[in-house]
Amino acid sequence: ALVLKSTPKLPPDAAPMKLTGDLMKDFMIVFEGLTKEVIADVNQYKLPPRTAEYMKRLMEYNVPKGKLARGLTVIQAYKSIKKADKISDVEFRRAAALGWTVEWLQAQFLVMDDIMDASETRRGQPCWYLLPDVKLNAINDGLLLECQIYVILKKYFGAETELYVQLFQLIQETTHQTALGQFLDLTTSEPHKVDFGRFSLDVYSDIVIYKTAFYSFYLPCALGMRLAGVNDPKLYDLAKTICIEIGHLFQVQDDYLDCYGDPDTIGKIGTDIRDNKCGWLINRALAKCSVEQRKELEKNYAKGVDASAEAKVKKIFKDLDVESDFRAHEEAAYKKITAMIAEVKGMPSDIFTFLLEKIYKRKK
Ligand code: DMA
Ligand code: MG
Ligand code: MG
Ligand code: MG
Repeated sequence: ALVLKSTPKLPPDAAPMKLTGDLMKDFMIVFEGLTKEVIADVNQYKLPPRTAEYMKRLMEYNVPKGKLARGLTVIQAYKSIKKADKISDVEFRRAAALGWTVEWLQAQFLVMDDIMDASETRRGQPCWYLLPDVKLNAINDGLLLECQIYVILKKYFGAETELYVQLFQLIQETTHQTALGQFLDLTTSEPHKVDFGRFSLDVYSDIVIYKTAFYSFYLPCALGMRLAGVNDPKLYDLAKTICIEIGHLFQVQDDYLDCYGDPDTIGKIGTDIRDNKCGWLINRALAKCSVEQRKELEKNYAKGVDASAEAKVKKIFKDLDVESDFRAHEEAAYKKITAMIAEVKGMPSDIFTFLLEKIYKRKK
């Protein structure tokens, strides 16, 4: 059998709530409940009241403001494995709580990523570390967000030892992979030391698979599968292979949008050129530019907030028409992944189709 049967339960002191049947609304209702539960956990320590107030603000500012794709994917994956359009309220609350742990993890990584990338805005608001009363306390706030993941996990799944250990290990391992990806990303782009000899599409693939694909695509799928009781390691390998391809495409799109996206739509101002990133566009440009253009890129890449240098790099991207290369890449990747999905055996494949369709030609 694909899945094991057991009767799912909520923790006895789970926050009371009334669900509406609307996926988005209900997912947010679960978030409200989880923030209350995290605060209740903090309150056991009898710290000054401003502690709980700050934690509430930290969570509300950083956790629920994105597209919530990763969190909702956990619910989708669970439903897909169960072959169920409708699930009980208890099942929904468990899947949603687990989904929110991925959003919490994402919040932690974004708070820290924005410091390291010297970003200005995120999800249409100033980056958390730029708030006057936050600054580099944001580093500890990132750690707090990470700890809150495990408060939620223990509360909802701590009583089911086998499942708890599996979920715990998945999140822990994925956090490690993501931090390693961030390490590669950061150390391939030392500030003001332009060395295109270090860039290549192979180096790029390592960076994006580790920093993005595991936590954004494989983790939510695998959590949904675990929650649904899937035990066959081959199916996790299969999901990983496909999720890595989807995650790779997703980060290529992120790099494209960093340069060509509308900041009002994507909610952030691009920083890849000024930050010396080994991104997809510069790698494409380096593969096809002339000697003169390469010199011009070397002179103007990674010049911090110098807008005219950034504009010169973008002009060369334009002259080389890397935009067309991006569109061709997106088409080819879409076709390749569609073919992989068609080969899926042993589990429903609609979760992968759902993910691919959600990101294909995305504008944000
Ligand atoms: C994103 O890389 C990776 C993580 C782990 C947050 P990025 O810096 O390209 O993301 P963004 O463009 O959202 O700042
Ligand atoms: Mg960034
Ligand atoms: Mg980054
Ligand atoms: Mg980016």
